Amino acid sequence: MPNAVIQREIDKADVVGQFLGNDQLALTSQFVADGGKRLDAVNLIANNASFIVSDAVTTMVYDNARLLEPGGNCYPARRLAACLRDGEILLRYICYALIAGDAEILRDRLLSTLPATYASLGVPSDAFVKAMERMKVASAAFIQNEVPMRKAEMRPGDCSNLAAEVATYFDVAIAAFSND
Ligand code: PEB
Repeated sequence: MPNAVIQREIDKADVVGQFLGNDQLALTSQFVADGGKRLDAVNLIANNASFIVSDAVTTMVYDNARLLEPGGNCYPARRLAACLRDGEILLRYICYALIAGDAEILRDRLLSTLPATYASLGVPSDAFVKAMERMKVASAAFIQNEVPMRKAEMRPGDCSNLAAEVATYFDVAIAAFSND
């Protein structure tokens, strides 16, 4: 199966029965040229996943301490553990989207069902959205290697495009929880 970005360009050409034109090749070539940076970006997030998730869940309960009290969705420890696990699953699908350059895998494997699962469990979507907002900022900062204390040894370079791209995947996830 071709990479999602390449597949998209193939589909555009195929629908009009044309060879890949300059526009399509330019987009593909940009994706290939940025490939090393993309791998580094995914690696930075994966290496710091537990930091990103625990920081987001900590911020979420700091904003809404009732989550930790009886009746809250981070009480008892079993629910807090489920919450940390869910945060990690989300970040994992965000990484899949980032390596592919496409949000489809995130939509298909997670967002198509998770809002309904949360609704039936009584897990508050607004709290999850807060945690996602925090992960979004943190992930963009990690991609730009801008997190003090957690700087990776790597060549400096401009990864602002990839930081902006990862933010769009979080926005897709946040939107999936915002219209119910
Ligand atoms: C989705 N999450 C939970 C459950 C499932 C998922 C299926 C029920 C079963 C269980 O407890 O494990 N599972 C999860 C997922 C996949 C999967 C994404 C994808 C493949 O297989 N509580 C909060 C926050 C939020 C949270 C808002 C950010 O306060 C999550 C974390 N998820 C949460 C909680 C539960 C849960 C389960 C608290 C337990 C709910 C309960 O048992 O009452």
